[in-house]
Amino acid sequence: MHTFPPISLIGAPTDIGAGHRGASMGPEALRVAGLAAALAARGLDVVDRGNVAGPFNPWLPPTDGYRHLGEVVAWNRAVMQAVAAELAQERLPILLGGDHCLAIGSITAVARHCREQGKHLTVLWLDAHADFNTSAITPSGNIHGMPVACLCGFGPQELTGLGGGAPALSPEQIRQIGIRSVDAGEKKLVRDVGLDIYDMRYIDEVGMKRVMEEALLNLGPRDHLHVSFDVDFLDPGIAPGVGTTIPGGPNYREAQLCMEMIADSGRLGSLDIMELNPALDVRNQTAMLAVDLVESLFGKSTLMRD
Ligand code: 6HN
Ligand code: MN
Ligand code: MN
Ligand code: MN
Repeated sequence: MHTFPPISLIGAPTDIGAGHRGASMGPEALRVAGLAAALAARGLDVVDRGNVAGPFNPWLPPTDGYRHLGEVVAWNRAVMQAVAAELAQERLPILLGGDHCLAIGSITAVARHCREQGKHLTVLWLDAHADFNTSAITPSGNIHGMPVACLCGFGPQELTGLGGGAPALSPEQIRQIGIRSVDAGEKKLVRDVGLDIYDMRYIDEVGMKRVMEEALLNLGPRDHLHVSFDVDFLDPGIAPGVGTTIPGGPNYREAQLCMEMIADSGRLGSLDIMELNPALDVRNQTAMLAVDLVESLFGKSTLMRD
């Protein structure tokens, strides 16, 4: 069993980058589902920092290929600062989304922290979607479909340069798991940049165990693992509370194994829990499932293993 640093929960209650309203209620639903108490019950030191603030969602059509770019930038600045403040105290930040555009702020802060500390950052992106659209190819203008591209330098300068310098990531640092919905232009772009994608077909063919062994290969003590968990990664049959359900995701045991193997790596350094949409959920079941999976991510396991 690995030990974990003290944990800080940071809520970002907005759906500013999404195509459906409601992810703004995600942080509260995760709190109601008992996230802090579940982690504390594992003996972890957990502090809830409350929510960061940002502009209201004006719910406008896209301008120049983006919806709400100014508001998305404002929210991401706030998230970046809040995450950076926790990392600076050697705490493990958990961002409670909020839609997935906020991973730009979160991962920009993590990347800067890793550079300063001489650590190597690897991002595990658990999602049904590749989130690698740009303003030229997006079918929607919704920036939650663009965060991975922005983090790699493909996007508006306000987001690609959020940390004040070069893009936060290079594509080799990212491993995407669970992917099963990629738009036509996006497909070409992820191939061109050589993104490491473990899609659902590959998971079907070789199984989640081998996928995670490959995704977690060669992580050493200088590695910082950031997990960006889009709840739509999960099969909609067990996780209906998201805006963009795509059939054919990991089932309960596959998702648990994925989380358990990340825990076993001992390298988890930061986490996003994104896209939970309580307006579409049924009796908070998706929030409760997310809490259950996050317990596994922090080392809870069945039988005699923990
Ligand atoms: N997410 N690829 C679609 C788009 O509009 O760009 C869906 C994106 C979903 C993003 O779930 O984080
Ligand atoms: Mn650190
Ligand atoms: Mn998604
Ligand atoms: Mn996503």
